[in-house]
Order: sequence, then structure tokens, then C-alpha cells
Amino acid sequence: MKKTILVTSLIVSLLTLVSCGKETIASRATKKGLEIGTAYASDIFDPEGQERIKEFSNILVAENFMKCANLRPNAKFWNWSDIDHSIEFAEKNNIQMKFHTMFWHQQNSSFINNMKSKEEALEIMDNHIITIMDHLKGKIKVYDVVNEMFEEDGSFRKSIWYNLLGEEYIAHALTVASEHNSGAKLYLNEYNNECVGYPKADAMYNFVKSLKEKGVPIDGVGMQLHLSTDLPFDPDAIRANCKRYADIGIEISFSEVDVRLPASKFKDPEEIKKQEYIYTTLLDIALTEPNVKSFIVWGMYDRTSWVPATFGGYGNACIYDVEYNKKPVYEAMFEQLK
Ligand code: 9MR
Repeated sequence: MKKTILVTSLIVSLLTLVSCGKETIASRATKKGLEIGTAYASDIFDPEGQERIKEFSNILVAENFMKCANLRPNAKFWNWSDIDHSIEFAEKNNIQMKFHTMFWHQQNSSFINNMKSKEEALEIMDNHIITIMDHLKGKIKVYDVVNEMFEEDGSFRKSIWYNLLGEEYIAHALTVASEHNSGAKLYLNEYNNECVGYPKADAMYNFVKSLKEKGVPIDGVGMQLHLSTDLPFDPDAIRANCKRYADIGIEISFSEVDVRLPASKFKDPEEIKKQEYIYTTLLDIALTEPNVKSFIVWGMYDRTSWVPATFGGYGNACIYDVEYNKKPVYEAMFEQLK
């Protein structure tokens, strides 16, 4: 009996050793000082999802749980349970957390959409920031304070916040957040803002530069990078943009990366190679530009990806397929992180 117990515990120890020592994208990225990870949804509550998350991520962001409509369905009720559970999982597995997002024009509760005056907007905004930062004190690495504040032509998006408070709402939100912050980085997040020379990207850069000059507390800019294999991809313009942010002391997150394929080409080897090229080129920029701190994919696996519902006739945008199988792009990134 004693012998069986001894043998069993030896085997368990051995297996633990082997699995602890196993290198993954997450462990390799951690060694290189790069935050890598994914947006998670309910996959964080299923065992297979958890295994894949641990294999890929040293940072996580909620795809939807932290947005206003989910977190605060009405002015009085705060729905923390999903968030608290996922943070518990992350802490147990040494994974950091990013908060997405405090202020946005989408996924707002009706009490936000129905705000009428500047005073009401300021009160709700401050209360939103303070309640979130108090509840999550010490648990968040990066906050997306404002998401998607620009139109494609570089003008400010006419969100409910902008309409009631003017462009000042952004500086105000950052300032209040910094007054209640305990060590997290404060970011603005945007899409189509990655290439130098594109109106929205230049407007955002100039705006962030002006915030820095005025002493408004801001640490970083998120470039979402929702890309497609059949659209132009300009790594030089992306690198140049990262560099100009470095020059003004701003860090960058590649914050919502995915690379979609047209459905007619899902099995086309050339298209699959193109997808791999885009992912690995972005990863190369993240590894070689010191101010790029994180590389986060917007959902790790194709089954729950937002892409097919939004871009009809496109999909396969993630690193894992619908069954959680790793695509060749996983192996390519794994090699790259050696
Ligand atoms: O992936 C998210 C999807 O499940 C939601 O239905 C959608 C609501 O608009 O938001 C998606 O996430 C977005 C993110 O919060 C901000 N950048 C664009 C993302 C894709 O739309």
C-alpha cells in the first residue's frame, strides 16, 4: 500500500514538474518582458478555456464584462460578480488584468444615454471612475479610460460625453482617474490609429501630445489593430507611429489584434501565410520598440470571435480555431518569442 502511494506521488510530482517547466507563449513572453494575452468572455469559466488562456496570456482583458451596460445596468446596481471571479482566476495564475473600458459611445446603459446636463454628466462620470477604481484597487495594470473618441477624419466623435462636456471630458476623466489611481497605467484606446499619416492617427497623436504638454496624466495609447488579409498593411507606418509616441513618453498597447480572412480563402495557403505574416510582423514591432508594452488579441478562438457577425463573409481571425486547435500562427509566434 505504502509503495503504491509513494509511486503515485512520485508520478504526480514528475507530471507537475514537466507541466510547470513546459514553455508556452505566455511564459516566453513573460521572460521577454512583453505583456501578451487575450480578451476573454465566458471561456474564462470553462476548464478548456482556462487552459488555453494560461498557455497564451500573462495579461487579460474582459471582452464585455467591464463595459458600462454590463457592469452598471442601472445607476444604482453594480454587477461585479463576473469581474471578481475572473480577477480571482487571473491572480491565482499570475496573470495581470486590463480594464476595458470606462467611457465609450457604445454599450452604455440607458441612464447614461439619457443624461441631460453637464452637471449630471460630470457627477456620473466621477462616480463611475471612483467606484471602479476603489473596487479594483491594486488589481488592474492598465485602464482604458476612454475608448474610440475620434472619427475617421480626425474630428472628435460626437458621443454622449462629448455632446455634454466637449472634448474636455477626456482630460477630466484622466485627471479624476489619476487622483484615485493606485499604480495602474491610464490609456486612451482607438481603432484605425496605427499608421502615421492617416488623419485619425495623426489627430490622436497631436491630441495626446497636447495633453502631455498641458500636464494631463496619460501613460499610453492603445492601437486596436483589427486587420484583414485583403486590406493594406503598412508595418513601417505602424513602427514610425510607435516611435513618435516614444519620443513624447507615451507607451503603446497593441490592444485588440485580430487578422480576418475572406471566407472564400479560409483554406488558401497563401492567405493563411499572409495572416501569419501580419501577426508575426506586429509581434516583431512589439518586441523591438521598447515603448510597446503589450500585444493583446481580441478573443483567442474563432468560435466566439466578434468578426463574422460584424464583417459578413469574413472570419478565422484568431490564433486558435473553433475547436481551440492552435493554428500555424501560434507556432510561428512561439518560435519568435524564443
Ligand atoms: O467583441 C465585442 C463584442 O462582443 C461586442 O458585441 C461589441 C459591442 O460593440 O464590442 C466588441 O468589442 C469591441 C471593443 O470593445 C472595442 N473595439 C472594437 C471591438 C470589436 O467591436
